[in-house]
Order: sequence, then structure tokens, then C-alpha cells
Amino acid sequence: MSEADLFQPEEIVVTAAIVGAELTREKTPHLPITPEEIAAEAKRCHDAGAAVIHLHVRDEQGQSTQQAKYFQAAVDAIRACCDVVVQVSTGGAVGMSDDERLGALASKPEMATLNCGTINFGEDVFVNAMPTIRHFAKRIVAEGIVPEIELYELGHLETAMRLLDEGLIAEPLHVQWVLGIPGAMPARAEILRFAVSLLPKRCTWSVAAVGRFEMPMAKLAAENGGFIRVGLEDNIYLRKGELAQGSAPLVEEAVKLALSAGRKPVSAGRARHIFDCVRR
Ligand code: KMH
Ligand code: ZN
Repeated sequence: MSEADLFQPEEIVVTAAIVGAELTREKTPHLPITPEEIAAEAKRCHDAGAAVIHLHVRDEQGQSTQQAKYFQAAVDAIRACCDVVVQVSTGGAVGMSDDERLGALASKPEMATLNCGTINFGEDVFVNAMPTIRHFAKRIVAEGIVPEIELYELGHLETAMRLLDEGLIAEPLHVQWVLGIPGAMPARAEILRFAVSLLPKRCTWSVAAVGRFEMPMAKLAAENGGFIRVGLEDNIYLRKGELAQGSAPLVEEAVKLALSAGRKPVSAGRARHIFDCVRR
């Protein structure tokens, strides 16, 4: 990897998580469901400065699904209207089987999430046992997809390092600290700072914080060399009591925070180099 491929300190990658698995139209009317709605939202986020779209999809009833045909339709619609790195979820929704979750990979995305541990997830349990994690890592890497390492607890980093030792994933790692899920690591500044201090050298990191912590943690990330994920999957409010009219207004806020911190959101093309998508 040449120096030009490593990210420069002023660069920042903004990811938009525009659908999620748990969100419903009852909670917000701005949730995109059809491929056309998802693509339109992806384009709005792209125009606002997002380089990566973290993607879940829905069936005709609006239920979360990992079926390949729904991912393919959404990915095709997104690719037809804007240049973004599509990062599919292999987390899916709580309770889905491993095979079901892996359905997302058939859409040939550039990136996919690799969840590195089990957590309480509100009243549910989001299960990622070691054999599942290894199996997902093997599949993602074998298909030439770049994994984004999802970490909800500090111990999940140990798991990621174990995968690295076992040769199942390779550096440079890209980590997403997911903070504030009820039952997992809270979204607190001192926790994020400590978590980041544990990361290996050849690693980029981002933060996705839930609910009202989304923007404060995004600001902290922007000020400390991290990347940012925002979007309806994590938070549906632009301000207290005011629903965001989709994920794009949240991306706009994140971009403002980034620029104030002296960081410049990169294009999808540049994000591909930073994440090494172009050479896998
Ligand atoms: N819906 C959560 C249970 C991911 O996208 O990889 C899991 C999730 C993580 O959203
Ligand atoms: Zn997700």
C-alpha cells in the first residue's frame, strides 16, 4: 500500500445508515423502504457528503429481510443514481439465522459489516458466537468484500485481533465503534477515547452512536481522527423533538461538524482507496 492510499489527517469518511433493521414507519414516516426510496435517500446523502451507504433492506411489507433479491434491487437502484461505496449489513435483524444474514453478500457489495461479538440488544440478544464470526469473516474475504469490523464492547476488539492472528482478516482494519445500544458499551467521551487508544496502528475507525448521542460522538470522532456514521438506523431526530426528514439532514449536520474540526469529507472514490476496496 502506498502512502497515497493511507488517509490524510484532514480527510474524513462519512457513512449514512439509511434504513436499519429495527426502525418502522410508525416511528418515523421518513424511513425509506422500496428500492426507489432507498436509492433516492442514498443520493440525497451522497449529495450531502456521504461516501458510504450502510445498507439494510425491507420486503414489500416493510419487514427487515436479508434475501439476496431485495439487496440486489436496492444496490442496483443506488448504483444507477450515485457513486457511493455500498456496505451491506450482515447483522440483519435480531433472531435471523447465519445463512439468512449472509444473503446480503450475493449483491456483490464493496463492503460488508463483520459483527465481532454478542450483546444484549435492548430486550433481545444479538448473537455472534465465535464460529459465526469466523464463518462470516471467511465468506466476506473470500468474496473480495472489505469487512467493516463492528465493535459494541471492548472485548470485541480482542476478537477482531484474534481473527487477524488467525489470518481470517487482514490489515488495514476498518473499525466501527457502535456506542449506546441499550445493553452494550455506552456513548461516553471517555469510553470512546479509551476504546480508540486500544486500536492497532494500521487501522481506521469510525463511530456510530445511538439516539441523542449521535452528533456529540460524531463531533468527538471528527476532532480525534475518526470517521463518522450517522443516519436513521441510529437516530431519527435532527434536534430534540424534531424528526429528521430522512438521513440526509443528519449527514449535513455531520459534515458541518467535520468541517468545523478541520476535516474534509471524501468522495466514494477516495474512500475506496482508504478502505483498500480497489485492490481486494
Ligand atoms: N440490526 C442489528 C441487530 C449490522 O448492520 O451489521 C445489527 C446491525 C449490525 O444492524
Ligand atoms: Zn446495521
